[in-house]
Amino acid sequence: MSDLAARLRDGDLSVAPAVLNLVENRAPAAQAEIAELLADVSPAALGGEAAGHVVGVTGPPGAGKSTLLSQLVAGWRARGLSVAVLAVDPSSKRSGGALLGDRARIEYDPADRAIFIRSMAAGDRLGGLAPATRAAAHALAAAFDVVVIETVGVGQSETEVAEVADTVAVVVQPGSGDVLQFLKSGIMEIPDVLVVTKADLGQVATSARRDLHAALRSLGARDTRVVAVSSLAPPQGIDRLLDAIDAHRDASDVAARRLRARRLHALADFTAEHGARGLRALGGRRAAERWLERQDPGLDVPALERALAEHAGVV
Ligand SMILES: Nc1nc2c(ncn2[C@@H]2O[C@H](COP(=O)(O)OP(=O)(O)O)[C@@H](O)[C@H]2O)c(=O)[nH]1
Ligand SMILES: [Mg+2]
Repeated sequence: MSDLAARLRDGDLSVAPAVLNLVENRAPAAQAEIAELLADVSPAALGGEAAGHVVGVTGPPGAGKSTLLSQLVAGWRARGLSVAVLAVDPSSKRSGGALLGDRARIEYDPADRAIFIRSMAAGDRLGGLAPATRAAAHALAAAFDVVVIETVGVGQSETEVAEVADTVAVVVQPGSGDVLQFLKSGIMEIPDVLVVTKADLGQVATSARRDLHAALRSLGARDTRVVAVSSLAPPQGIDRLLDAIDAHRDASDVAARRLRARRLHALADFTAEHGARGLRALGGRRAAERWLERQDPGLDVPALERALAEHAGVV
């Protein structure tokens, strides 16, 4: 077993920076080591799913995600939980600069060894995740109690986060009618938790919460909790939001969700690499999905990808 994996499995949180350095290393020589690390923290190796709760926090720029995360991190720590935050930074992309403007950093106690916060480069599509972020989330979930992936975006972009996170919280600020429209038109997948920030703004926040709640009800999304928060002093609604995130995990089948996500990832990565021809060699998407359903549930994404390539005869 790799040394990093052994330390993660021992719950050694100080290994987090080394894990990030490895998964972000694009050198061909590092790829085998990354694959080994992922295999060593795969469900097959761990004897079950990694215990950490992977939480996606996503929403438009300026909605208040980073300010909220300062509060959530403190809240999780107050509950005795260790927290890693992977903040996906779209400023590394060409279009990102203009979106950002007035943005806060996540504030935390740098002396607290049970908190790890790192910015990561975004994937190729807006709101997309880089493979390194998925790998980091999987690996860190073997050691940290909570692993947050913060991404910028609204609309279809949160789907990618939903493929990695056990629970997705979509963060919107009052007056964001676009989110309401996205929800109603089905452009946006229904989040597990919907957070309306800036509750200190008063009436506008109250009506945003009410409108979103009504929209969700009319869509039949009875399980989605809508929580209003304020992240400015004095913070409001933070404990309720922590409870809602917890309750979602308790009510869901995490193993089934992760299993499905790993298979979809492997197929997406295979398709990105081998294109329509590769997919045809698998007998089409549906056939590939059915084939994946018959594979060992403990396999990690790289192992599933290798199996797909072998099955398609493209190795
Ligand atoms: N009034 C108010 N402003 C907030 C609140 N949370 C964040 N903000 C402000 O909204 C702006 C964007 O916040 P930020 O956390 O950077 O948003 P992000 O882009 O979603 O991460 C900043 O100027 C924050 O100070 C809140 O609860 N109430
Ligand atoms: Mg931010």
